[in-house]
Amino acid sequence: MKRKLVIVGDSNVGKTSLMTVIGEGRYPVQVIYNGATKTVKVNGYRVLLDLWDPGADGPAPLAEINAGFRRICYDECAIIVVCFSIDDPTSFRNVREYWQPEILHFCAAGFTVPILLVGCKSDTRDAQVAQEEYTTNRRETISTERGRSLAEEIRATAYLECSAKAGIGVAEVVLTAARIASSWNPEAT
Ligand SMILES: Nc1nc2c(ncn2[C@@H]2O[C@H](COP(=O)(O)OP(=O)(O)O)[C@@H](O)[C@H]2O)c(=O)[nH]1
Ligand SMILES: [Mg+2]
Repeated sequence: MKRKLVIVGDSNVGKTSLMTVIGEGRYPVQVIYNGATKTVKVNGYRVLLDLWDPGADGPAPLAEINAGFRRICYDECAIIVVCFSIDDPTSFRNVREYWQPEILHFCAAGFTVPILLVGCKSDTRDAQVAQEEYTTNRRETISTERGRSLAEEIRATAYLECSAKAGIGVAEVVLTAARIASSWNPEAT
């Protein structure tokens, strides 16, 4: 079965990097992402994930420029991967303030399409801890607990963390996305 996956979230949170690691197995990435597919086995069935990375992200003013394109991208998707970066509190806040409202507004089946919330750049949390041993200069990172509670709040099906850079947690993102997408039928809405 073929299932469309759309990835959204603020600019610079690591969406294109994650999609490229998933689709092409390499990091870092080109600036322009050309789209790819990824086949995953779920319960013995092959699920072909069609990866859509609308890019040129939000929030305003960049988001508005590309909003028309994203509206098309949401069409018939079986899963929306909403991303923030663990080292970027603004991107975390914008999941609730920008991306969830956009999905409900733009995506025809927005109330029912499953969401996978992903905290990207999980490696930055360890880097932060390491750095704090040498400096009092503290930058806020988002804890796993806060990620989980945001996922609950926006009714995401699951919350995962990963690092495209370190290659940690990426396989689980793909598997979970495929599992969730395979059990959701876009034609049924
Ligand atoms: N530390 C770290 N940096 C990352 C990771 N993924 C992406 N980046 C960096 O974050 C920046 C934005 O990445 P990109 O994939 O273009 O983000 P996008 O705008 O959301 O598509 C780039 O400089 C990447 O090298 C990650 O897992 N860890
Ligand atoms: Mg991008």
